[in-house]
Amino acid sequence: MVSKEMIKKLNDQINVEFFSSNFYLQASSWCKNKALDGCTTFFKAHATEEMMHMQKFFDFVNETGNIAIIGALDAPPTDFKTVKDLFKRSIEHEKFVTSKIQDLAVFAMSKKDYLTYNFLQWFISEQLEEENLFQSVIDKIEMVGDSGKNFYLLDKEIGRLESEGKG
Ligand code: OFO
Repeated sequence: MVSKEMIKKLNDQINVEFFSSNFYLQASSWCKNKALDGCTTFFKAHATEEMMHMQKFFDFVNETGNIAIIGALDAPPTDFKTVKDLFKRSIEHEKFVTSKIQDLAVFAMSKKDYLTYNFLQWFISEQLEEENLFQSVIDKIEMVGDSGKNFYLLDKEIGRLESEGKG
């Protein structure tokens, strides 16, 4: 049986994943407004992926016989200095999410809650993938810059990351 304390933490994570989705959806609008079509595609697809993360937590809480609670959501940021700033804030957010997932796993293990611990394994791998994805974009931006003709080409490449299944 999953404890009420664990359910409360899982419900908090539902909220975090929802915020992640809103953060990236909002970011996609900022990109669209700057005519960065590739980044728009990237962030919009990533917002959908975060909704899928939220659903996984939501369904798991339900499957344990508890009620999933979404709660009040903070508004995501609406403005960014540059594209590089946007990707840096994104990876900072992902690192925050990784720390939340790790805290959940540590708590589950401390309570000998192997069901939840097992459920969290997928997210532990997923966070590594996501941090690597954002870091790879930041590395490329550092090579070519985040404006002008070079970035025009990189923007197209960033947009393709999703269709190639790397997003
Ligand atoms: Fe970006 O992995 Fe969920 O939040």
